[in-house]
Amino acid sequence: MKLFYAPGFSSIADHIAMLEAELQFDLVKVDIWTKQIEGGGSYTDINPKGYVPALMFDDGELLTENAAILAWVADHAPDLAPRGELGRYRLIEMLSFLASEIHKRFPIYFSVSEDSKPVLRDEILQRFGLLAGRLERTKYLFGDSFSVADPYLFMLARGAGELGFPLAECFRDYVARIETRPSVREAERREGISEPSSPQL
Ligand SMILES: N[C@@H](CCC(=O)N[C@@H](CS)C(=O)NCC(=O)O)C(=O)O
Repeated sequence: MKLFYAPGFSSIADHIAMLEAELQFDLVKVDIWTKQIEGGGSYTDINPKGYVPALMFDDGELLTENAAILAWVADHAPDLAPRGELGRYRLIEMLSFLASEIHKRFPIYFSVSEDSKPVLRDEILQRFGLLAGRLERTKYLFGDSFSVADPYLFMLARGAGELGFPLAECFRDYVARIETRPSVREAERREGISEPSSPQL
């Protein structure tokens, strides 16, 4: 299978999760501005949505959306999912929250006028705040065990920090903790990024 990614963008969450799951996959780099695939070809011919990530299975089926890809990874690596009767639904709840309540606000943040930015920043911070209680008590979103939701929150929190958003200390600790995972270092190496120089949200 192939993961379509853009270096440092949200597809790195899927990349990290797939490495954690020890899945075998190839990476295909996409220029999200020109929609060209490295090595040739139009990305929108493959994924009409035009954004990353996208996961192409060996039979040509394409899965898009961070939440769906991360949920698929969790189904193939149950250790990366919360346990319990409601575990699967807790994961979907969290991935939906990260995608629609936090991630989606960043492209809007970048497109609005300077005057409107503080309102959006406060909305984003309010959503992060709803997760702070967990991270003050436990290492990861679902306790002491890393799940596929963590690389997603990690990239969002790191990006918010790089934008200068005043995130609570538990998020700074969380980002620092996850940055040390070998999967993060390996994903960054494979994507050709050493230190993120500007927020890629
Ligand atoms: N709803 C999508 C959003 C993904 C997304 O915003 N991808 C960004 C990079 S983080 C992108 O490729 N943007 C380029 C574009 O929208 O044209 C998801 O959750 O997977």
